[in-house]
Amino acid sequence: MSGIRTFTMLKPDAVEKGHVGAILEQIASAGFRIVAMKLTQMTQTDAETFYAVHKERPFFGELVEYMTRGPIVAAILEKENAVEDFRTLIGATNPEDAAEGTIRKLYAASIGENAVHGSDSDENAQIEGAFHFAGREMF
Ligand code: DAT
Ligand code: MG
Repeated sequence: MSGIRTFTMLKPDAVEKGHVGAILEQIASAGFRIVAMKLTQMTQTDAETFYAVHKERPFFGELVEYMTRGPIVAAILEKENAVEDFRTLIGATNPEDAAEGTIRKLYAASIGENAVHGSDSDENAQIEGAFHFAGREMF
């Protein structure tokens, strides 16, 4: 059975360009409830740890630089079938491949700067949410 929570980050490019309000509106309209949310900035160590699965990839250095260059909005979201439905809402990793109307199609500049993160499994949603939030910050 699929879980009811996922984790997201509105990435530095989305915050820089002033897209936070519009993206949160789209997330709320899709039926997600906010369980936890904050504006924060990842340190180098945070980004290297969060994206450790990609550390051998050629884009890892750029990814860490991008994710640490300014504030992000981190959030835990709740809805039935949360992980899969949120991945559908954000669209493909590369905005060129993302479906019309998805958050990445609307707001992402490139595969490297793609506006938003969504967990890829229930297990990672739990790990990633706990990486950013203490229990008392979840409602
Ligand atoms: P997703 O964020 O859709 O889960 P991923 O987990 O494969 O995608 O990669 C994590 C992030 O790394 C992605 O959002 C942007 C960056 N990235 C992935 N593939 C890339 C590539 N080929 N070139 C540059 N950045 C890339
Ligand atoms: Mg991923």
